[in-house]
Amino acid sequence: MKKNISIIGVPMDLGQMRRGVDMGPSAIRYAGVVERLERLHYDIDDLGDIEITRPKRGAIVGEENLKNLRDVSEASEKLAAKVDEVIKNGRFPLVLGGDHSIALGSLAGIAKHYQNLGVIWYDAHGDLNTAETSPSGNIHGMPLAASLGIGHKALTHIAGYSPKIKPENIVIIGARALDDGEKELIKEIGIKVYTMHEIDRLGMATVMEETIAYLKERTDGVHLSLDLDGLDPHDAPGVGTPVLGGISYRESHLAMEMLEEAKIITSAEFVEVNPILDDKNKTASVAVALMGSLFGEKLL
Ligand code: Z70
Ligand code: MN
Ligand code: MN
Ligand code: MN
Repeated sequence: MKKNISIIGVPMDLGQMRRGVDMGPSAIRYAGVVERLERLHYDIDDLGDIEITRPKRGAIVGEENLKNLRDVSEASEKLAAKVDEVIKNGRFPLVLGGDHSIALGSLAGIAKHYQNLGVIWYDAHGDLNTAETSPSGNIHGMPLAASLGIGHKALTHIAGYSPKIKPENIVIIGARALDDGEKELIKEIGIKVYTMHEIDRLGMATVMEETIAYLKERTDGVHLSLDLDGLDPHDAPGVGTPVLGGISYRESHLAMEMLEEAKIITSAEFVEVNPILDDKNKTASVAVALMGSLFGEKLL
């Protein structure tokens, strides 16, 4: 892994309906992300936060089943430009959310630097909806579809190109709350998914060995998009949409350690930390602990 990391905060909460996730970057900084990674001898540059336009009350600009479309799209453009700049400067982009709609901007800034960008989508959800399939109209349930080029043009064409990624270069880990339209799309275009069923049957070690081997042979970089709701709500309670029966804290650390050993991760984002819904900043602390493992902290 590169020894230079640039941190970008994205105080975005417009991709879903529970306020407070915009404070995620502050909560993660409060939990000591910079100090934790500096201890591992990285050069850390905290670039601060992307500016998010807060819609005036009653002035929310959306479209049919696409809440806050304009503001999410504009913020994604800003984030894409910032991430692009970080990579051009030869540094590792570490993006702190914010709701998962921010992956639109992260991937838009990252994917242009790779022929075959791999993506690990660590999440209880698929985030593979479009306005047509979404039960909520929340854009945080759509970024993976949009990055594949599926959905509204204001989401698929961030940074002026589409698609960002190919279905065969994606691995979803931790899924347990997929909508019907998402299940159909997964089968139709062929995305590799380890649901909780496979994690329980195979064990996390095998899941990660398979994931690493699969991505190593077909990609030239791998983005880790880690939604804290991929973890069990017992370990990560501060998320907007907790789903029972999730990945444990221990399994998640093992996953991060194996990714670090494999040296395949070239960018990362940690999203959906909502300190308002949390238990004494536990979820932000878990996020920082996982970053520690991802960047090389060892138990011994
Ligand atoms: C649901 C939807 C979602 C994250 C919840 C939920 C999506 N599938 N994504 N939490 N990160 O509304 O589309
Ligand atoms: Mn998500
Ligand atoms: Mn999720
Ligand atoms: Mn196009």
